[in-house]
Parts: sequence; C-alpha cells; structure tokens
Amino acid sequence: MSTIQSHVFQNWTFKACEDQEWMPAQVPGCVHTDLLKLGKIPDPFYGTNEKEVQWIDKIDWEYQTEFDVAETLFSQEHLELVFDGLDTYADVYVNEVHVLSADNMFRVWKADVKSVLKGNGNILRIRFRSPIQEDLPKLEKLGYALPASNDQSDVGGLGDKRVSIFARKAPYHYGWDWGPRFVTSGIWREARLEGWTQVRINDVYIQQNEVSATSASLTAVVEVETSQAVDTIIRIGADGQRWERSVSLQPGTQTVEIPISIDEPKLWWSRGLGDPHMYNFLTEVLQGERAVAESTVKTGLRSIRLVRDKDEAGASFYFELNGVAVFAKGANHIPNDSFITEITHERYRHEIVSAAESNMNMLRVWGGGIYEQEVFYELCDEYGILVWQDFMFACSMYPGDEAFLNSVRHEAIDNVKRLRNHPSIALWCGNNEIDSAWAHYVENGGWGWKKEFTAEQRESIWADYEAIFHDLLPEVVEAYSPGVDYWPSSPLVSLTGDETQHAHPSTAEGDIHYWGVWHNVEPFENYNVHVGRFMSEYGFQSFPEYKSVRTYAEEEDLALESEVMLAHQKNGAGNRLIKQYMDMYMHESKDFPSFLYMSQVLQAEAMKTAIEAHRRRKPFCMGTLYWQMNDCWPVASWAGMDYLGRWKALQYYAKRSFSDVLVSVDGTKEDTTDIYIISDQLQPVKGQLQIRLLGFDGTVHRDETHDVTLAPNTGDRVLSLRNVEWLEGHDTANTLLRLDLKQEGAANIVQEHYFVPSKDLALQPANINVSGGADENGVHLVLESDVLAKQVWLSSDVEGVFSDNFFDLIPGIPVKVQFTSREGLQSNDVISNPGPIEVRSMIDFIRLT
Ligand code: BMA
Repeated sequence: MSTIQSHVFQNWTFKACEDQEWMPAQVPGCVHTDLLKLGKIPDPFYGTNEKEVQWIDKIDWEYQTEFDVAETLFSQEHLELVFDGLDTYADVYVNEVHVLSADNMFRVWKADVKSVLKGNGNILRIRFRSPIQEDLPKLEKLGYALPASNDQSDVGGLGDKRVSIFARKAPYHYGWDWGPRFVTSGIWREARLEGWTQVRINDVYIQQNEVSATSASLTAVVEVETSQAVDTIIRIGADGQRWERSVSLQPGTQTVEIPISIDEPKLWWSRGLGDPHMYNFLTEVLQGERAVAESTVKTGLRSIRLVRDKDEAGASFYFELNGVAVFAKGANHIPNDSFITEITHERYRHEIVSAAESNMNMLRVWGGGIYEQEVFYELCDEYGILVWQDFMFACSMYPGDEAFLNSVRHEAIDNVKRLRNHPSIALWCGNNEIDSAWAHYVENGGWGWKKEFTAEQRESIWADYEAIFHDLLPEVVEAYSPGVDYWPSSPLVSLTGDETQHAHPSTAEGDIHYWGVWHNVEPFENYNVHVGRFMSEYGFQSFPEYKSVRTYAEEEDLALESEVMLAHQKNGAGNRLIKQYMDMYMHESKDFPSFLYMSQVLQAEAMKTAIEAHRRRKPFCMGTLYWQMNDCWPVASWAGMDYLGRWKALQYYAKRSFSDVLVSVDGTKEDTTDIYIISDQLQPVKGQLQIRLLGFDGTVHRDETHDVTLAPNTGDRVLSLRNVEWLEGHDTANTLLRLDLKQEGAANIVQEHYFVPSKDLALQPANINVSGGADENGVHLVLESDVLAKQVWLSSDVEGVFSDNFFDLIPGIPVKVQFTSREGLQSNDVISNPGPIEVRSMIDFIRLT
C-alpha cells in the first residue's frame, strides 16, 4: 500500500504549432515517429530519406491531452505533474495556466498543479520550441563556434552552425559518424499525475559502505516528505530481516538514515565469476502498525572499485569486484534507435542477452547517447554485466555559463540518484574523448581544436571544461553515490595538470582509445603494438548482412559509392577504407553481396587481433571494450550486431575471443609462434593442449600433446614453437595450426592459426555435409567438410543465433552447432529448429580467377 496514487496520461494529440488540425499521437514518443505513423513523412531510415525530414526540427510542436481526475486521486492533499523526460525546450500548461518550463531532456520535471486542476475536462498542453531556433541565438551571442566534431549541421541545412552543445539533449540526435541526424522533440518518458496525502517516500538509496563475503554494512538513505509533523517508525526489510528507526518527521522533505548489517550476504557477481544475486529492500513508514508509505528497491551487494596503483610501467587500471581483479570484456553501447521510444524491452533484452552470450562482462554506456532507460540497467544487473557509465558529453567543448552549469548539476543529480541502486554500475565517467581532443597542455596536440582560438579564449573554454568535469560532476557522484569511482574523461592518463595528462596510444597509465587502425589506416598488426592498461575503445567497420542492407537499399543501389550506400555510411571515407583494408588482407569478392560478407569477416579478424592482443597482456592490460556493440539504424558501422539485432561475424568472433578460458596465438614474431592460455576463471586450468599442424586437405603433419596448468585469473605463454622446425617446408598457403585444450568435465577450447594473411590462403571449393541430430540438449546440426572451409556462415530465415558461426571447418574435425531463436535466447536458451539453412563458406564469395 502506497500513499502515492497516479494517473498516466493517455489519448494524446499533437500538431505543428502553426497548424490547426490536431492529430493522434503516441506518448512516450516523438514528433518524427508520430508523423511516420500517420504516413506524413517517409520512412526516415530508408534510402536517402534522412534529408527529407530535416524540416521537423526547425519548427515548434505541441502535444495535448484532455483528462478527468478520479475522485480518489482528486481528493489527495497534493497533486503533482511528473514528467520522467521532456525532449527538450518545453512549456507546460494545465487549463491554460503555465506550470512548468523545461530545458533539459535528461531531467525529471515536476510541477504542483493542485490549484489549477478540476475534476473533469482538464487540458494538459505542452509546447516544444524548436531546439534549433532556440539555440542559434546562443551561438550568435557566444561569438565563436565551440568544437562539436560529430554534429552534422550541414545535413540539417545549417551549414557549419553546430548548436548541439547548447542543448542538454542526446548528442547523437544531431548526427554522428555512425548515426543519422534526427533532432527530435516530444514526451520521451512517462507523463503522469501523482497524488499523495500526509506522507510519501521520494527515494530510497541502499548505500553500500563495506561489503564482503562475511558481512555487508549498509545505510538505507530514505528521503521522506510530509505535510505535517508526525512521529513514525521507518522500517526496512530484506530477506526475512528487519531494521528500523523511530523518527519525528517535520513538514517538508528530510533524509533519514538507517544502518543495516547483513551477515554472510549473497554477493552480486559479474558474469563468469558467480551469480548476480539481487536483494529486495522494502521500506515502510509506519504509524502504529499501519504502513502509510512504502517503497521497494532491488539491489545487489558488492564492493567495486577502480584500482589505479602506481607500478613500474605506470599505473594499473582495473576494476576490483568483491576483491577479485576483473578483466573487463565487452563493448561500447550506443542507443539502440535514433528514436528512443521505439526500443522495446524485447530489443533491450536481445542486446544484453547477446552481450552475455558473447562472454562479455562489461558495457560502456557511451557519452553521446542517453542515460539509459531503467530496463537496460535491470538487465545488466540480471545478467552480470558491469556498466561503465559516461555522463552525456562527447567530442565537443561545452558552454560554462551559470544557467548551463545549473542545468548540468540537476541532470547529474537526477541520474546518479536514479541509477545508484544498480550494482552493475562500476564507474561514472565525465565525458567521451574531450580531454584528449582538446589536449589543453600540448600546443599542437589533440584534434587541432585549439588552433581556432586565442590564448584567452582557450583558457576560458578550458576553465568551463574543468568546472564541469573536474569539479561539478565528481562532487555529485561523491555526494549521491559515494564509493563509486569517477573518471573525468575517457581516455585519460590522470589529472596531472600538465602535458602528461592526455592519453595517446602508448600510455601505460589510464585508459586508451586506440584508433590507429581504421582512422589512421594503420595495419591490423598494430593492435599488438598499442596495448595499454585498459582499452576502452578501438574498432573496425563492416556492413550489415545483405538482408539488412535491403531494408534501406534496392538492388540498383548495391554499389559501394552509390548515393544510398553513402547515405548509410556516416564516416566520410568509410566505404573506401573498408575496401582499402580488404585489398590488404582478403581475397577479392565476386560481387557486392559477397563484399558485404567479406567486410564482416574482415572486421571480425581485426577485432580478434585486438581482443586477443589485449588479453595476452593480462594483467598489464585489464580491459578491452571494442567500439561498438550495436546500431541505432541500419548502416555500415563498427557494430558487432546490426540494427535489426542480427549478429555480424564479429559477434561470434567476440564470443570465442572473450571466452573465460582462451587459447591464443601470437604469430607476430619472425621465428616463433607463441601459444598463450588466458584464464578469467577463479579455478586453475589443468589439462592437455593438443597441437596439430594440418594441411587444408586434413593431412596431419605433426601432432603433439602437452600437459598445461595455469593459476586462476591469469594468463601465460605456455609454449613457443620454432617455425622452421614445425613448418618443415610445408607450404604456408595451405597449412594451419589447430589447438585443442582439453580439460576434464569441460568443453574443448579450440583455436586455429594461419601463417599468412587470409588472401594468401589457397582455398579450394568445399563440399560441406550437414546432418541433423538430437540429443538431451535438443536438436543440433553436424557439419563436415572434405577440405578446409573457412568462415563457414550458417544463415536461417528464422531470427536467432547459432551456438557458433563464421568458423573454420577442418576435414576430419566435424563441428556441432545448435540454433536458438531470438525468442528462445531471451527465455533461457531454448534450442530451436532453424528451419532450412543456407551454408556457405569463404570460397563461395571469392572471385575465382
Ligand atoms: C569513438 C567514439 C565515437 C565514434 C567512434 C568512431 O572515439 O567515441 O565518437 O563514433 O570513435 O569514430
């Protein structure tokens, strides 16, 4: 029983302010999606339609609903309008009385409306001012343009007038190097009327002071609001235990702290280390034995910290969870859609399940998107995925006037408070790439931004930066989520206040974004060279698969430089870059659909090189998060999973390269091939490592087995093979090394190694035989080939994932795979029937000369 009663507003209509006719609207939603549903605009994701809908952000829009207030709600002492999110510059009227002005999409907005409401026939109207018209004058007033590298103002018809930095609104709405420009307006989270009488609980925070396997010392921080002085007991209950405190509440809002201690708590663990156990804490305000207010909070108990200890090389950078050093494996997350309210719970779950299935244990919520929806963090809690949480600032310099700082402060408080009970949140980070892009302490450093400014302007812009990222944000984190670390910018060495502060690809302290491969066209091999303490970004692009491309392009658009394909490539020279790398590493594709496949293999090979180079350097390097997990529309991008949730080759490769125990080969040396075993598990590895040198026809040239052991949570080079001795003159064009790590009671861990780049392999047409079967785990397929079949791609018309895909099939070594539909994946891995499948391998995509 709660004293809070609420009414969620429905039956909305909307229109452009200058129009007369009201049209049906969906809330939560936005103007773009409402217009689309009414057929007033073409599908913005199709073809080159993005540019057809740029007019929307230049005009004002309004939303309206009429509502009655039920007697039980109307009779409450307090009536409050609550907006969990308004995008962005909005004026709210109730019965034509102005009750609220909003200017920050990331804040919660509330207004007391008791005095303006009547029982029936109320009108709630929200007027959204164009974020472009609103902010153009701010640019004018400032007198110079602040850098905002990814703001695609030209697509929006604004030339070089980049105004995104003035709006506290999702940066990617203004375009990014993987995202279209759709500057939305609308009510993007729930809008409701809340009523309460006498007392209510506004917030409960289960602060974790000290948590270990033996005990958890917590403080429940309860924010209560009352309208009159009252003596109460505040009681917290969890897992059959209770803690309480008598308090005399005074009119107004107050915070009551109640100490909690739990012996031998069940800890929350990230995936691979243990169960992500969650507790339910029920808070009640009691008058006598009657609960007059209550609230439930779900949280997991764990200790988490970012460890940055000085060492000989520089300083460590790793997360310690419940005393265990965690090697972070994962990717950078962006919003799953340009239109946020289109993202269903199912789509969120598909992403997080895919992350967990791919053996990830961390996602970084990158600073150019949004502070994610509740469900995202609930799923991360549930699947044991740690969250590196950026504040929403990316690749730009921001204003520093008082109004802006004030807005940021409120935004930070709202979001830290909203998210702080999620055990998955491991870190708050100030921004994406601004410290290194501006590079204040290096005259010609960074992205060349400083060149545009006088010495005086530079100092003032940097002072504004420091005010937000070195003062305001860490203060908010410390005050509202004490114990969770704050990191000012990603990447960063540390706050030295001199030229050593800014990260670059060779720093041995802090985190690194390594973009030499891709943006600087360095070879994949350089992933082995630039390994830092924590690799929080690096990436390589590919295209979505043919089926996905056809959702935005017609047959006649299928050419690398066609207008449509370029409209769906937001990174300038991206398509040409893919081709350039393709020529370096891969065979020539026989046609455009083949090129799409080949681009995915190319990307996957790049990321495998990087991930494994990072893991082989454990514990020097303790984290690897590739750019990027997902997409917000169908596009060529760095994502491992396309907009439709289809796994690209990379997702399968990531699953293998992120496996908790990995056999990895360092083939970068001239004379030797080094074999590593890396383990993130808490038990030792003990087994036999079989090493075979094989011909592509299956001939076994050499076969050896070695006993191997490895301590828990570590990595080591277990063998070093002399190439001349092993290869013995065999042709590297059709020879491979196959490694099988066999452990009792565990599945084999396998790896293949080739001695030359893919394009130099002498591939032959393969006859792949597929047979079906069933066992206690459900239906499966067994694949066998007469000669080496590289990157075997299984595809099905049923949406879902295979247990393995894009793998090499070696004659004499059958591979068994299972299929799980997208639905099954979300409900405990029910194995399903993929229906008819198509089986192809690389040779089918190569132009044969
Ligand atoms: C990273 C990100 C994004 C960008 C990506 C690819 O550094 O932070 O800004 O999309 O690079 O260029």
